[in-house]
Amino acid sequence: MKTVFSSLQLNHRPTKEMADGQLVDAVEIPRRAEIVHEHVKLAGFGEILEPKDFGRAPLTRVHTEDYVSFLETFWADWLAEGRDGKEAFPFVWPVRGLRDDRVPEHIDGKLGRFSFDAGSPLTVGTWEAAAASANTALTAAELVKSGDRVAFGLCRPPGHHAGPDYYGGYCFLNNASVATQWLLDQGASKVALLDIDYHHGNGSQTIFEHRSDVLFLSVHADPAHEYPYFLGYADETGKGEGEGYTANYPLPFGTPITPWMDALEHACKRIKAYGAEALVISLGMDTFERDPISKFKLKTDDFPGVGERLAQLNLPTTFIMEGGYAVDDLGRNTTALLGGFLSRL
Ligand code: Q9C
Ligand code: ZN
Repeated sequence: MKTVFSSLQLNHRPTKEMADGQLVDAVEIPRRAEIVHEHVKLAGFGEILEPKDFGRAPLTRVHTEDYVSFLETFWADWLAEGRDGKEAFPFVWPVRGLRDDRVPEHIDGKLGRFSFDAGSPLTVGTWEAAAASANTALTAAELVKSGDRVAFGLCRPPGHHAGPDYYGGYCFLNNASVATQWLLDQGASKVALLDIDYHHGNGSQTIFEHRSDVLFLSVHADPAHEYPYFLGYADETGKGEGEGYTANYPLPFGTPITPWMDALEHACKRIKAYGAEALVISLGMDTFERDPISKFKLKTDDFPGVGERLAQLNLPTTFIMEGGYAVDDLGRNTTALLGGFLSRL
């Protein structure tokens, strides 16, 4: 299995984030990607490649043109406003009743128009890192499209919370959705996007919920109690043409491996019944018992079995890294899961 990674992805370097009523140390930090990279190397899974540059076109297949432009230029706009902080945060949003059809000229208006939370710092290197992360996902998808059974896109910053025209949840470009849409554009007719991050993949669901060419499935903490709160409930099953092609498996705090695996089993059966030609996995490792911002109870020794079950789907598989904040354990846990997958090929 080849892994794709670029050191440009480290250029998003937030120091603080807004949480629990104050600025706290950022948890989505470059070290996350470095430790996964180190452990993939140690595990000897195969070559580690630099991503190719796919340009802007695959990004605007899932994101709006004005959103991508916003990401490209916000730091210059921020500085032009005389701001000198290391991080930019939004603080006003076009909620129910306010105009979301106007993009304000002022940077504070733009920040609100193109975000859905105040927990995701934008920094000087965010665009460069997010674009590299999306190219990493695309390069991994291309390896699979070219015949590799599996590839690992070591994406960072993550992507699954980013919607068509908004960032949030530490996500800017929706790497897994960009890769999924690219596979469709290359000729696949049905792709399954399975999200096993601890948090619901609201961005990915929103991008695909109106469509039947992507089956989106997510196993995650119940949004009644956990971020992102406003999507990811079991009664969301798709909209219009996409009715029946979204499946959510919300689980309670404290969930250990056995009920988590039961949910995964349901999701796997749905993927088989759908007849997917390719599988994209949003690989969040924040289901780990010691994750600092999450409340599931999966153990390091549980992860190989997860990988083994995913391999049994017998589909061309693109892994896309999402969350996971127990940095000291993140490399070990990620390679445990990927190693399980590889052991069943
Ligand atoms: N006090 C991903 O895992 N809320 N994003 C954190 C911490 C945001 C997580 C609050 C969590 C977003 C990709
Ligand atoms: Zn997460």
